[in-house]
Amino acid sequence: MGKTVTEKILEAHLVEGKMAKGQEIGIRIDQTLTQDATGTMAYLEFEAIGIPRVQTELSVCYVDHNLVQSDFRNADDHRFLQSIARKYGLYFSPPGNGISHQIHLERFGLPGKTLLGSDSHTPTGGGLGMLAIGAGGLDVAMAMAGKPFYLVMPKVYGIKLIGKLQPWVSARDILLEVLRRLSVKGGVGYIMEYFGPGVKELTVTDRASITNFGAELGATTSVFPSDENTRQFLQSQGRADNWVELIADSDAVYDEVIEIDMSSLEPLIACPSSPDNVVKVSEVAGKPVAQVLVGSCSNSSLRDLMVVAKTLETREISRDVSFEINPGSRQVLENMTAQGDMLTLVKAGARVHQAGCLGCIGMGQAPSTGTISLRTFPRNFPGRSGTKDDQVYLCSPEVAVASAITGKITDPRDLGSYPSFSLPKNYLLGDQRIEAPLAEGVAGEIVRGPNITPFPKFDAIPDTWSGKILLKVGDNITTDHIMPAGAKILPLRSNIPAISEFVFDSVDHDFTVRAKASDAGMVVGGENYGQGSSREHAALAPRFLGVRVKLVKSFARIHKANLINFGILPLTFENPADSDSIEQGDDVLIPGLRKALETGLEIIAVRIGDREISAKLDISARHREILLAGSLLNWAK
Ligand code: MIC
Ligand code: SF4
Repeated sequence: MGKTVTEKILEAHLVEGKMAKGQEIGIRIDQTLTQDATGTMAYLEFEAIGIPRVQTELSVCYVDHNLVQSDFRNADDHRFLQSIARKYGLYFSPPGNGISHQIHLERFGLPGKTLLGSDSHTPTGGGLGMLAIGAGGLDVAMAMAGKPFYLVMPKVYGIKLIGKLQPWVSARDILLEVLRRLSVKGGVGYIMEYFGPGVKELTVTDRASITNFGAELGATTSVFPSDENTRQFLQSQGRADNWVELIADSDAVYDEVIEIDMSSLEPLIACPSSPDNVVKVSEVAGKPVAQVLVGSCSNSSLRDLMVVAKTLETREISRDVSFEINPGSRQVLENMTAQGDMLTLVKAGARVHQAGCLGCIGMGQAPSTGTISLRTFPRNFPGRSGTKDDQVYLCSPEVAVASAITGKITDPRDLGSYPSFSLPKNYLLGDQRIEAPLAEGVAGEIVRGPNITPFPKFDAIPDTWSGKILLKVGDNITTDHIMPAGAKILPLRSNIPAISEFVFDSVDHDFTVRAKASDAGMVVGGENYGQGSSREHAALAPRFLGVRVKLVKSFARIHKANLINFGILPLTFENPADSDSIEQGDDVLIPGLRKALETGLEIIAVRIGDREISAKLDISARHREILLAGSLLNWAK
């Protein structure tokens, strides 16, 4: 039987287990990336593991999230990360260089290799034909220490592309269509693999937009084949030698298949406040917009900014709109400037910012009260923009620029003919600020600011656990709900006692007070609990507050792994209807918990008030050992 691209890469990297669907496997990780918001913690964990130098083929430490330096804390973290990279043999990409995923695609990604990143949008690398997976910082620290990455052998979801995109319709619309059909949990347990005759119509940066945004499906990752377009992209980046061909066998078998006829797609848009709330732009056209942001790791490549600039050559931005550009990388900035396209943006009225994440994670750019913000970003979870009750829509650069011109949501096809442009054969490379790893023994001391606090110590799981239900929430709770980001909270990422004061802050302001008062707590949730970001702080900070059990209808992949890494029991309802009778404040008892973990019990009896319900514990034998030890770090030691 033929093999998919996914199976070929997994097979070449398999170090533990068998490639049987649903079973845990361990794979070798060739490359890692971290960004600053998750990276500080990941390197504290790497230090705790005690390995003198990274063991991967290549590891890169990026600074792209916490760019606003409203006091010493973010600046201190940047210096810490630079000193860590120098000491442990990593590449370092400083603030202003751009977003990790965009730079990694341009400068480091390699077809056929594995990449593990402490950011959920690491799958961007799938655009190059690599298996690029997002994970918690501790998993990335283990990979940097040369340990395998463990995952449940995923199923492969084949997405067959046929036809060709029409003018003003772009790669982003393809994934909006997939999200419309499959929802934010449609990819859980799958790797999404693109194939079919339509693949050759898409450039590598188009493909990367798709694999990036594919994180919103809850998928393990997404991947494209490596073909002639991949070779051309690598050549334009001065890396022709890095190309290898990697395509699925003609008789490869996918577990599920959907077909997308790109010729029939129209411009689409995700309405507030979920990436799968997708409609045709024409259905919401005419609504006034106050802010339009083009940027983020989904849509800030040279192609994306060029289409905006070319559209603006003969037009200007509405006076009612704040139109902002967040370039993906220094390389994008450099090429836009050299081509003269930057001047077009500036003259048309754009506010051009440094390359980085910025408003995508609430580092500034919050929209004004009661107004609509259109963004080419991957996420529009409620309040993530920094404004409570925000109305954020997600769309392509084409829809963004058309709407910025008219001041209302606009189908770009109304603008008339599509601007013609072509991408450079050879890009200006823009990587002069990337620091290469130093030789072993050369680096100086690690620079640690006062905001970097020691990693908390966690105890082993008790024989019998008792506590209180601290909170009950509904479906699709994101890690932004659990551990919010934004300019005020992000600087606390390396200070667990301080950041834990904000757990569930936007859902229930009194959560932390209750958690501290009860000392041992459980959270009850619905479907797809913990979707979104990879931030391990959404497990680490609740654990610091005494949360030891989560009982939900289903989990998102990365969050479940993070819970186990920090010793929180991830239980699911055997009978989801049991959730109805559970109330916040109920007392909980799980007798014989250690024994249940030791003996491999898969159904756990949980006493809630005067009732007993059954909960499933669907984890591997290795996970059980980690939970018994109290955390992955305890276990590793
Ligand atoms: C995000 O887009 O939500 C983030 C911010 O990039 C996160 C990482 C983080 O919380 O630091 C992610 O996607 O994993
Ligand atoms: Fe940065 Fe936004 Fe991409 Fe997350 S989704 S890495 S915040 S640009």
